[in-house]
Amino acid sequence: MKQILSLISLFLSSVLQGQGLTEAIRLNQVGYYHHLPKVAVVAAPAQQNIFFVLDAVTADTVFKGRLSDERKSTNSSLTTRVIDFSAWQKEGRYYIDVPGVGKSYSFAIGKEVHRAVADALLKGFYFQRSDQSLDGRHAGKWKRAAGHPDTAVVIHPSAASALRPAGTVIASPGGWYDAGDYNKYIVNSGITMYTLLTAYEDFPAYYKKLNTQIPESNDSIPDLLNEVLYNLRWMLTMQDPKDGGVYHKCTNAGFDGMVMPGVTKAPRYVVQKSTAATLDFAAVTAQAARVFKLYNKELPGLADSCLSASRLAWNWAVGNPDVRYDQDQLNKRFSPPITTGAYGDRSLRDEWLWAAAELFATTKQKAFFDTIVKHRSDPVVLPSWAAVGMLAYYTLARHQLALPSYARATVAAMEDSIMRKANQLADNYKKTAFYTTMGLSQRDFVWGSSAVAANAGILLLQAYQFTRQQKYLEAALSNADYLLGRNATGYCFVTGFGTRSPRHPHHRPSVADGVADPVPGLLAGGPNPGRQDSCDYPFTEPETAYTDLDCSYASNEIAINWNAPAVYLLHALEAIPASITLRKNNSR
Ligand code: 9MR
Ligand code: 9MR
Repeated sequence: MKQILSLISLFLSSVLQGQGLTEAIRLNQVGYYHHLPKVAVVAAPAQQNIFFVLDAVTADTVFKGRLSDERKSTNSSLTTRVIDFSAWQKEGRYYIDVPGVGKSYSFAIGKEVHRAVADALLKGFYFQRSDQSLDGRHAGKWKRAAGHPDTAVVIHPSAASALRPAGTVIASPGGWYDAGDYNKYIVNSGITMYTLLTAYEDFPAYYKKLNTQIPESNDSIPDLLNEVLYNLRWMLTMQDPKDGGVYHKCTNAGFDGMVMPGVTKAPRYVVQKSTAATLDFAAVTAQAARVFKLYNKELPGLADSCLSASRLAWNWAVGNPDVRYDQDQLNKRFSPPITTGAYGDRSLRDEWLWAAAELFATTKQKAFFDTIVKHRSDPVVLPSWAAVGMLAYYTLARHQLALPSYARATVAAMEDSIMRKANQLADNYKKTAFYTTMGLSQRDFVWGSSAVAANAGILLLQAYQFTRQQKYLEAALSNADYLLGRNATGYCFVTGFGTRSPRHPHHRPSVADGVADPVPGLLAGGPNPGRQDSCDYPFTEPETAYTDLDCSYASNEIAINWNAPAVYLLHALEAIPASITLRKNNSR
């Protein structure tokens, strides 16, 4: 009955809105929490200074307010006016009308407004599983056969060692496909796994209850951790057990065509061991050891294996401190040439810091602390696959009470760095054209800009968890609003959500599966004025350089390291009211 009613209301609202619908009103197309700020933006000249909020079912005006003064965007030629309807707190479905501009898409106000999209973003990882078939029960109309089995992967000449000469065959099954392509990269798995494991470390009670309808949902391990396990088991196969070094990636020599996974049978290789991959692996396995220790009964021995693997990797890195992955150089020396994603980081200081931090938080051994002190560097930048230093800050700050007392002062200073960065964002975003921290710097609009927004959200939520000050939560929410539609493109960047979301992501299964709708719960890369794909872009300024074409890997691909921070951000917004209650209860 409830469903029928909401269908009727959706139908009514589309009829009522049929007249004068505009894309110029940019808002969180999914919804707003009744008790938190509600802001939309109008990105077209308005004749009057007024706006109305209307009930989507009855078309009654429930609220009216004044538009802000005009704001000039610093990231495009757009000017905007802000629509603040925070004072309207009643749950329901609404739309906004700006006289002379038009009516917005309809949206929800209520509790748990981000629950479904957050769950779908996590489910997105299930859809990226490489060696499993996705059945109708869990994948719906996106069911598909298993992809690359990776049970016979060839040691590429760049990866040869005495005991595993070139041409040796190993098994490296499982793990998520990285993105729209079908390869598996350790460096990018690193930050992705950290982000999901950290979501669990920050909100365990929330994730213990969460069911995302994956094949493992009925076992006694939280779904989030089951998903992480699927990739962890693959990562463990990427370590050479003889010396501890970790292969940089498991890959085809060149990208597959736009076909379903497993259709092409091109040989798969593990290529060169690298210090970045090995340190990222050491970090993830040290963190996994900490988290899975709590599930020793269900997963006997796993935590210990992870910690041994981590130490072995660390020791390899100590003996090989600066082995870069440089694909051009590699291709001059070895064949076949490898032309898939490089993830070739040139600065490893941050990888050292992060791996040391995870190993220190897990083992409390002084030697790791010494590395932390040596590699700590300010100013810290938002995390990305190539810049993982901040992850060390988060981990040490989170676990500071459990660390040896000699670490306290250093960690307190690291927490201060997080707070400084959070303050820069929280103190300035309300002045921007789209009322979001995204775009405070024009450099936010890079390949995968959506992850910049989500990672800024995580940073702000770390600050919130230290201070419990609402301003950080609200600033984080501003970036959720950005991702879900309050931005210069007018898109909600998560497939399958909102009124206008990507229909043609650069995602091979979505292109090749014959299903009109793209695989849901995937976050598009977002505006990237670099436009390295040379596709047609309707707009080219930093915050508008986005195109919903499947050729556009530079703005419209999807990737695990972009989905993960969006999972964290949106689930955290859902979990935080719950965790506050929980802490109060616990302290009684
Ligand atoms: O599909 C590939 C995508 O995953 C990468 O991010 C991108 C950049 O490395 O490359 C894509 O593959 C394209 C290749 O680089 C050039 N030929 C067309 C391929 C598919 O669009
Ligand atoms: O996310 C990566 C981005 O930072 C780089 O600029 C870009 C070009 O090297 O590669 C991106 O990563 C792609 C990877 O190389 C291959 N799989 C798809 C990834 C997302 O586009």
